[in-house]
Amino acid sequence: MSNITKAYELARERYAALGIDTDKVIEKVLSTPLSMHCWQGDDVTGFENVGGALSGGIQVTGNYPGKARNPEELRADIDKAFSLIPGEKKVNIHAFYLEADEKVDRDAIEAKHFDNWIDWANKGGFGLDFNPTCFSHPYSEDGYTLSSGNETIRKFWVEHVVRSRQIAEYIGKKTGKICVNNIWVPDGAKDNVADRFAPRARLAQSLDEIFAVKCDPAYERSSLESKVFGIGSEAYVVGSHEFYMGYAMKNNHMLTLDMGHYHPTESVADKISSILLFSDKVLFHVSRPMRWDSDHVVIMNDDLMAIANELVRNEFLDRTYLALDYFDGSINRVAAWVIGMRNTRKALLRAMLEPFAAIREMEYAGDRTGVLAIAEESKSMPWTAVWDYLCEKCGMPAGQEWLDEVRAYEKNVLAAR
Ligand code: RNT
Ligand code: ZN
Repeated sequence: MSNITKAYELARERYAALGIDTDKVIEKVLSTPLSMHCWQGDDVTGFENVGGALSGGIQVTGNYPGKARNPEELRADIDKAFSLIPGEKKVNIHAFYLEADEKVDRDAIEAKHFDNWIDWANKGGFGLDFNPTCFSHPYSEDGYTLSSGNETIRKFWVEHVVRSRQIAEYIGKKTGKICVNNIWVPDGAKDNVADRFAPRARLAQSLDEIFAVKCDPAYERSSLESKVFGIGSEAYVVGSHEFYMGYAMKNNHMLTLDMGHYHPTESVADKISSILLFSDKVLFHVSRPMRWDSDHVVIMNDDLMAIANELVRNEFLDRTYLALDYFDGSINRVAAWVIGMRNTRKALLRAMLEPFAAIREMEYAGDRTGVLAIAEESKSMPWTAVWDYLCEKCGMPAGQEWLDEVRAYEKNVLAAR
């Protein structure tokens, strides 16, 4: 018996004493899909090959060698990362990761431009998610897309987002797995604007036009992502939380909660139980804010644990899409994926191993001392032994040995780029 198995058997006993079936938990946590963002692999560049720079209030810093330069390299890097990330996965792509022989502008993208992604996903047995790309384009340069006062520009982006929804629907059909289409626009201004109302009214109008086109909800689900500020949109963000909260609730749409898109002391975890009271689903962008940046590599911090706890305690996982969203060009990009994805699954595992039913009973009985005491004790229960065993069961490195594999890949593959 391996040491990992021995440690697991002991851990299993301790959890069983609390009424928790670790074998069942392992099964459950492995079957929870996590959507990995392809854009960590190429610093949010895309494959339009028109030399456009990243824009829209998001920024990648760092020039660590070996970034993916084409779809083949990006998919190979994702394959490598996936081999080190246990559990059910999806890949999240953006419209500008299209593959076409000639230049295709954003208002002309078609489903066929994503066939290579679909074939690859079907071979790997995982689903795909999608995003319209409303940044890094001449028509997003003055800071407004779907909320633009220029009708040519506004219509251009409406067309792009409609096509994105239709492509997502096609992807859903072809993969047999629902394709979530996340709509985020960078619209806003660096300094104070006189009229904060008109752009919001136009954004609402654009969304009305976009959703007037019907897609089959069995294959496509769109979601709306707000933001508090970005680089170059410090003073005004058209798509604020209140804007999308209002729009989504009134019109029955899904909201995206990006962990980096709120005020620093705001608890994103605390929003879930309100939103899911009024909406059937929610999409998460698992991320980590740091000062001005909303997109640091996800670590296992309190914010992540709080979200995992909320989702698990309330049995909300079935109503939640979990997608990662960050980009760091200063470290090995495959490692960046592996770290964030493993951490997210670890957080879910730890949450599933909490004796929540017992804690809740104490709360209902007015025993607040017990609630605090048991929730704290559960943090030092041997959940890591369960994690190690889960990895071994999946034939993947349990501990830091995954890094050796990434280093070897860097030496043999990335360094040659
Ligand atoms: C930007 C949003 C958005 C992007 C990706 C690339 O602030 O978080 O989700 O990060 O679409
Ligand atoms: Zn996001």
